[in-house]
Amino acid sequence: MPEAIKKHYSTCTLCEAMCGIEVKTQGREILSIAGDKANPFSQGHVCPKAAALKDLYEDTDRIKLPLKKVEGEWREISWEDAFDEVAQRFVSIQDEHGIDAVATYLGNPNAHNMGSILFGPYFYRVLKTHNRYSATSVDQLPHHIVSRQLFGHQQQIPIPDIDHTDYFMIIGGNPLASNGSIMTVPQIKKRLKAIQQRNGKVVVIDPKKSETADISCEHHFIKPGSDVLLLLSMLNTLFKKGLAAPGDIAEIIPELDQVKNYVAPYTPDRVAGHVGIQALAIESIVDEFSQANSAVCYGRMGASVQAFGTLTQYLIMLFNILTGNLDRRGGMMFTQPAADTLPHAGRGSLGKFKSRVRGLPAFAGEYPVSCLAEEITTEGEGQIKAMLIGAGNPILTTPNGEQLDKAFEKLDFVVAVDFFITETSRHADIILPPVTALERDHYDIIFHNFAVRNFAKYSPALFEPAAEHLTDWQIYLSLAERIEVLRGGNTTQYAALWDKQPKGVVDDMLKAGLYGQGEHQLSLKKLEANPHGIDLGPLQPDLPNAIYHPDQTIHLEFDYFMQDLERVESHFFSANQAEQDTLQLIGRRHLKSNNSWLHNSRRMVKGAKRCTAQLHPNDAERFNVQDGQFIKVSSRVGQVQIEAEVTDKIMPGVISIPHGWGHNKKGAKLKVAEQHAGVSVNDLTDEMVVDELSGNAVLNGVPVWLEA
Ligand SMILES: Nc1nc2c(c(=O)[nH]1)N[C@H]1C(S)=C(S)[C@@H](COP(=O)(O)OP(=O)(O)OC[C@H]3O[C@@H](n4cnc5c(=O)[nH]c(N)nc54)[C@H](O)[C@@H]3O)O[C@H]1N2
Ligand SMILES: Nc1nc2c(c(=O)[nH]1)N[C@H]1C(S)=C(S)[C@@H](COP(=O)(O)OP(=O)(O)OC[C@H]3O[C@@H](n4cnc5c(=O)[nH]c(N)nc54)[C@H](O)[C@@H]3O)O[C@H]1N2
Ligand code: SF4
Ligand SMILES: [Mo]
Repeated sequence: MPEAIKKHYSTCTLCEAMCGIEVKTQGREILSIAGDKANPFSQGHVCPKAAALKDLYEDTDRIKLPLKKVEGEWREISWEDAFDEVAQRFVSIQDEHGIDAVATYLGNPNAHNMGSILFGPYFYRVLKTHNRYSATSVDQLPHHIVSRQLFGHQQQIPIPDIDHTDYFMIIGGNPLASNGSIMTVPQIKKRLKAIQQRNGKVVVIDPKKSETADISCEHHFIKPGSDVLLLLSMLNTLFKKGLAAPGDIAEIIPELDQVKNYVAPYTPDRVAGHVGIQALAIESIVDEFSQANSAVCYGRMGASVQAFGTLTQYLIMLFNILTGNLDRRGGMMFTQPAADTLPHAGRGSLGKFKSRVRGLPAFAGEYPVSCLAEEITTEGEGQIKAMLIGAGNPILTTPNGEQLDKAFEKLDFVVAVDFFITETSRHADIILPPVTALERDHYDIIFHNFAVRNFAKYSPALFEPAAEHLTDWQIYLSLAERIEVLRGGNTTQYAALWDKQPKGVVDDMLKAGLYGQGEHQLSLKKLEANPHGIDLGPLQPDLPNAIYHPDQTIHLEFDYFMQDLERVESHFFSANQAEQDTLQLIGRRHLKSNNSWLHNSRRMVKGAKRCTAQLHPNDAERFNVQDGQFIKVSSRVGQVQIEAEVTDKIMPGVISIPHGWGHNKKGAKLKVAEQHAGVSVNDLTDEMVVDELSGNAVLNGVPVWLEA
């Protein structure tokens, strides 16, 4: 008799939108994946990527058991042998070269993985290394620093109250492709349209007329990396026109009246030429923003991962504060999550350590990944000799990937926790493959915290795990326990952890959380009984309660942030700015990509070629380039050959290349991806140019040369 068909109400973990999905299975086969209409949060929405969860599960290139490289060949080994060897090698390398000789890099999918988030730290703690890196420093690091400074906690990041706002200003985000970031928002298109239906306005500031710009009311091209000037002039205008109206919040921001002095030099007239937006247009944005019943200014990737990303995010927050839109319905609001991680997470220490070679600041115990290669190749005490890469592909995703690729060859021992042999994990000596997303229990530890409605949902694994297949948390806990044993440490806690599992921790958090008592009585059991998830209502004003500083005030930390104005002055206004014949490189995302790793699904990569260099017709003419022609793009660090796509959606002077491609490295084993290889834009991005306040990478606004 064929096995019965079962329906599961699960969650897609591929991006931040947390869409509910209905998955039909028969035995261990996934039959279909569709949107879960009864999910109160996502209401049936899914994007084409949800189907890739099935492809991922079925992918014949996927590794299911540990692999060890022996004389250049991969051999399957047992989990026991793999764990023993990894633990022994890490410990002996640390004994010989010091604790920091073993480094870790954590990639983006960890943020979508309950087990890695809750149990990964046991491994990092026992490893004790300071050499920790992650995708944070090619992404949202500025947001964490701004929240740490202003509100006292790196994760206390307010998000746009999109469902109630009357004016949504998006700077450097393209949620129609990304489905939103640091704003967990399924059905973004519908919600942006709803703003316009209630006579509100959506305004996009972007060097590309993006998919989001296409459905907005107003779009302004901006020169890459000049957002800081736009924000300074918006604040300047606010004061000049007497429009600053922070309201009651001023009482808990002691230094707020001083902002005026810092922004005084930045009149719209002075910045307009550098920004590429006319002074009158800047003033009219400020007028309309101030007059709206509620408004929110939101900046994401394009605004964060550039030379002044941290200062830009800070000024965005100041603009929301000074227009009275922080902690207001329809403005930037804090969330009230059911399982609140903040009390359990570090608040984030800034600049306590500096990186060994270049002296870049550490934040929250991590160094910026832009300095990883030099920490591997520069000899001396603290040099990295071995690495563990968990759910990351830094060779394609971090600046000057080619240099990192070469640096990895110098390592004595590399471990990858990944289910593919990728451009990065091909360097591994041992690969430890976890199961894929739908095969593990899931509660979104991070993205519930950024959700546009308070909401809670738990998704158990689709199948009972087979004994020989492990999840990320089992891998990390196994390694931690073995290292502890080798170090003669205390292992008594482990039995309880194996027993409790990450879901047990979530249960504790739910019960101790805001909705654990009273009306909701939230617990894991209650969520299991409500498989579509439970809506907990719209975001609520939360100040001063949301502040983690003991004095319950918002700290503006001018000494830290505003010192960067000196760099702004010399960068934009110094006399010796030679006109260069370069284009400014920026990135982009496509709805059917996910950073570097959905390109092995045929249905995700089919269709028109995606890894192209988009440029404006004027630039095509200037450089004598035809649409579809191969061009050579070079930067200080490297060059790529890529097909040109001529389009007036791009601002003149700008060139856009998506990241995550370049699947033609010898040794990587991804059959479909290789056929659609493309090139890696991060062979052009420069590891030596960082946002100096934070050390965050500069992936947008990279000067490049073009040849036909
Ligand atoms: N030029 C440029 N570069 C960029 C960006 C850009 O906009 N422009 N964006 C940056 C951003 S925002 C980010 S977040 C980074 C991402 O950079 P990374 O995190 O380094 O890269 P990913 O492509 O997300 O790699 C994910 C890897 O994890 C594996 N994986 C997937 N799911 C799991 C899992 O559940 N467990 C384990 N163990 N492994 C898993 C996949 O097989 C893949 O190899 O890229 C950054 N790089
Ligand atoms: N389909 C899909 N979804 C994803 C991902 C994916 O790879 N594919 N990745 C996920 C991840 S890890 C993240 S972090 C999020 C990111 O999500 P978003 O922050 O929405 O990022 P992008 O879609 O890259 O949009 C960035 C926009 O910034 C613009 N831009 C570039 N430089 C500048 C600049 O200097 N100033 C301004 N104002 N704009 C600029 C670009 O043209 C682009 O339109 O997406 C997530 N969702
Ligand atoms: S929008 Fe994001 S969470 Fe929703 S189906 Fe697409 S990838 Fe999955
Ligand atoms: Mo990201």
